[in-house]
Amino acid sequence: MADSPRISVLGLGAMGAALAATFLRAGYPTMVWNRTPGKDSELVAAGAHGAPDLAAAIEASEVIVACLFDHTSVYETLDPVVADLSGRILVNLTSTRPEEARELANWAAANGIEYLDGGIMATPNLIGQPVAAIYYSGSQRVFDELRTVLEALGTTEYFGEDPGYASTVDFALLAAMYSMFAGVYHGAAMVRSVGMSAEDFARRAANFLPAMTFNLPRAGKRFDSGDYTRPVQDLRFAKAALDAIVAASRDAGVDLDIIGAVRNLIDRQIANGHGADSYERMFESLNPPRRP
Ligand code: FVH
Repeated sequence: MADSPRISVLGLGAMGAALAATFLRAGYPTMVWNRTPGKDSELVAAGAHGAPDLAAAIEASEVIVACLFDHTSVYETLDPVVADLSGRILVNLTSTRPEEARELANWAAANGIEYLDGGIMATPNLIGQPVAAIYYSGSQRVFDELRTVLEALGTTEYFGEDPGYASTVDFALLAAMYSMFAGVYHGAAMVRSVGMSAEDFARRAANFLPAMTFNLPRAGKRFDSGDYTRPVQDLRFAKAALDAIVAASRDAGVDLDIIGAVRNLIDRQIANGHGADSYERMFESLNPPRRP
C-alpha cells in the first residue's frame, strides 16, 4: 500500500463526518458515502470525493472505514457488497458489543477481508486531537500498516488479535461513566430537598469526584490480587456510611435504585463474613470472571 492509502468512510453521521474531515485535513485521499444522500456536501467542499453509491465507495479505496449506527447497520450495509470488499481492509469504528466484533471479524475472514475493530473514546469535536483515545484490536498486520493513518484521528492503542478486546474496554469504560453519572444524578435529586440547584450541585461534584479518583489504581490492585486485608476503610465502616446515606436519601424522598444497589454490594460481602476486609471487596459481589 502507498504511504497515503485511499480511504473510504462509510457513514456520515456526527462521528463519521468528523473522521472523514480529519483524514482529509491529514492529507489522505478520502471518499465518503452515506445511506441517506446529501450529507456529504461540506466534506466534498473540503476536498472529499462523494461516492455515487456504496459499490463505488468500496471500489475506490484500499481502506474502508465504517462508522455506522450499530452492528446491525454495519452488517446490513456490508453483507450485500461482501464480494467487493474482498482483498480490502475494513476498519470498523462503529460501537459494537465484543461478541458482535468477533462475529464481524469471522465474517470478514471468511470473505477475504482484513478486519480491525475500533472503539472511539471521544466525542466528534475531539477527533484529531490527542485527547481522543481510540482503542483497536483485531489484525496486528493491519494495525501496524495503518498506525500512522489511524494516529491522525487521536491517540491510538492496540490490544491484540482478539477483535472483541477493544470493544470490551470501550464498553467497560462507558459502564463506569454511566454509573458515575447516575450517582451524580442521585445526589442532584437529594439536594433538591434543600433547594440547591442541580447546576450548583453538579459543579461541586465535578470538583469533588476527580479528587477522589486517585484511589482507583489501588483498588484495581486489590481486585487483581484478591487481597482485601489491611483495609484503610473496612466493609462494616462502609456499610454504616451507606446505611446513613440511604436513610438520608429516603428522608429526601429520593428513590433508592442507585444508592441501594451500592449498599447491596456491601451487604452481600458482609453476609459472607468479610466485614473486616477492605470496602473494595464489594467488587467481588459483581461476580467478576475468575482472575487470569
Ligand atoms: N457521537 C458520539 O459522541 C459517539 C462517541 C463514541 C462512539 N460513537 C459511535 O459511533 C457510531 C456512529 O455514531 P454517530 O454519532 O455518527 O451516529 P449518528 O449521527 O446517529 O449517525 C449514524 C450513521 O449510521 C447510518 N446508518 C444508520 N443505520 C443505517 C443502516 N441500516 N444502513 C446504513 N447506514 C445506517 C446513518 O445514516 P443515515 O441515517 O444518515 O442514512 C448515519 O450515517 C455509533 O456506533 C456510536 O455509538 C459515537
